[in-house]
Amino acid sequence: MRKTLQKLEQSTLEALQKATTLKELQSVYTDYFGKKGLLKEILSNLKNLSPDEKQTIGKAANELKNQLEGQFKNRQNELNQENISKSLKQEWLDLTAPGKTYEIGHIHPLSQTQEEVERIFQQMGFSIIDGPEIESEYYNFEGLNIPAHHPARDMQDTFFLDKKAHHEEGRLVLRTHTSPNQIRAMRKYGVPLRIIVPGRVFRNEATDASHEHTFDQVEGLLIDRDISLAHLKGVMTDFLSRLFKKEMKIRFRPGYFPFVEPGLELDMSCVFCNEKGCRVCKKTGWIEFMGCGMTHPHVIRSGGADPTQYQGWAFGFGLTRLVMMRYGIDDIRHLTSGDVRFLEQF
Ligand code: FA5
Repeated sequence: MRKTLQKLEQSTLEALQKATTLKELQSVYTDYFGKKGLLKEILSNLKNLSPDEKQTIGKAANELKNQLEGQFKNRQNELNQENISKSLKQEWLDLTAPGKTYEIGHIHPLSQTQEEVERIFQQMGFSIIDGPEIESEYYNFEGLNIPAHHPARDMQDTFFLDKKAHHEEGRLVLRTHTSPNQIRAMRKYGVPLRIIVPGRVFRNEATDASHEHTFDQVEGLLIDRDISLAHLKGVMTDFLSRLFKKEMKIRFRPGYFPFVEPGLELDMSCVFCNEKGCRVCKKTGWIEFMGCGMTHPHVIRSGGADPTQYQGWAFGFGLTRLVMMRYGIDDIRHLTSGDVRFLEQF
């Protein structure tokens, strides 16, 4: 009987160690400790022993029972612990790990440059104003000294709308330049005046690498007493030097625009070769930048001011072309293509 007890101890301990899950442990319990388990069976056999044996063997059997039940509890605790650390490992969360990065958009190169242009002119005391993209023929042409049938209208092929404008201002047009805001601003704010007007303009043009039907311009207008081209030279030299972060030079050439007299083209020194001559400036050292000139008395009158008291100058440059030059973009159509691969470079 003692031998049986020893065997039982050994096999129970082995079975407990072999059980690697709580489920397996439960079946060990049933096999050894349960109602029909081996331990019960051996204990029930005690009744067949002599009273002496009953006492000694019975005591040993009970001790073994308690000891094995203790071992069972230990193994149960062990497996419970293992289970907890296993699930902790599975559910582990690294709070210091970097989060998921989501692609966020960024400012379009055209808007980036527009913001810089606005900031520089604002620092020089210019106000930034806005105007309608659908204009009347009057503001786009007549008010600016470009009457109907004037050859200058051919310079800006126009999209006309079917509707007429209010107050005998002719047909409605998609503005071909930002210049109508010279008159609008003078009428709205009076003179003296210092403004720039960035905005989108439209021309009925076939597109190519340097021409779009929709592009952006920046208009400038300064009206005051005793204003000369020297002021324009100073403002533009300062503006371009701040924009390109280097000392820039400018030069004037004669140009024709009906709303300025004299009319001029402004060239800037080539930013790429410092006037030595390169591919961008076509070996001239100068880059054509904008149209400008002294505001025509007709325009000052259209704006409701007296040209004998006030004079000033206006300019208009292509913001889209400026962006192309700044970033070395070889085709204007990239800027409105919406191609993210292109935009991600800026
Ligand atoms: C004008 O539009 C005048 N309103 C500028 C002006 C204002 C002159 C005030 C005098 C006083 P022009 O047509 O040259 O001028 O256009 C001005 C600039 O717009 C050009 O120098 C060029 O940079 C840009 N531009 C003209 N046509 C296109 C086009 N199809 N695509 C992209 N940029 C263009």
